[in-house]
Amino acid sequence: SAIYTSFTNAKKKGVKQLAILIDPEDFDPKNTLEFLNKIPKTTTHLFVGGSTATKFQTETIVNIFKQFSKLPVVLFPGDAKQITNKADALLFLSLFSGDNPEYLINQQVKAVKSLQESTMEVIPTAYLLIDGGARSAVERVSNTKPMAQNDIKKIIHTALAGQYSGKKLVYLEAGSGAKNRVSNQIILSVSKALNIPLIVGGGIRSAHELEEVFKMGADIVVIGTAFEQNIFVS
Ligand code: 1GP
Repeated sequence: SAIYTSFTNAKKKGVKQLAILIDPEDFDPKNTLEFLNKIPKTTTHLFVGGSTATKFQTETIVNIFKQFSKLPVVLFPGDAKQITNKADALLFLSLFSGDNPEYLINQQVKAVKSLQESTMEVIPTAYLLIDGGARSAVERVSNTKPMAQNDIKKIIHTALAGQYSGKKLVYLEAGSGAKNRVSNQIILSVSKALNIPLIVGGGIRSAHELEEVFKMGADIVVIGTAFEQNIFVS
């Protein structure tokens, strides 16, 4: 459980962690070294996954980053078919914000066969989709509604339902490329309520926002689009 232990140790010490997300569907392996050079030196993890990537695309990208970087590679799959044992760990996501059984339990059952064949670390994660101001890929693919940003009480209760269900992480997701990231008030109140690590992602595009999200209580921040599209403001 090396990766999860690194999450909890960092949380205990108040050390913030930054994961850079690579969507295997959009990433050209030719750009690997250039990409590794431009992401912040403070990056602690590489997350690999996307809403509609194939297993072949995912495995190709995981192998390339394992070869060229020492950073741990964590799968963040949109579908059970993406699971490859070439990564260091897997966020085993359940979409707690929605009521689609496919993403609450059926995909998880479908994932078991590949997990039985591997020794990869599995990290149970309650995944909450929050309204990011535009229809996200997660909303489209999962066919669930995001939680309204002003429904703070329900968001806190859903995150705590994750913790009480034994999830080891809570992930607040505004959707890749979100217009509005998860609000300060949500991050502050959810992080206060939880005692497991909190991940926040979706729509974070600048060093200033990154700092603010950390300050509000996120333990791990995930940034994808801003580095993928070279629009991160440092
Ligand atoms: C998406 O939370 C991640 O699943 C990251 O979002 O691409 O907007 O950075 P961005």
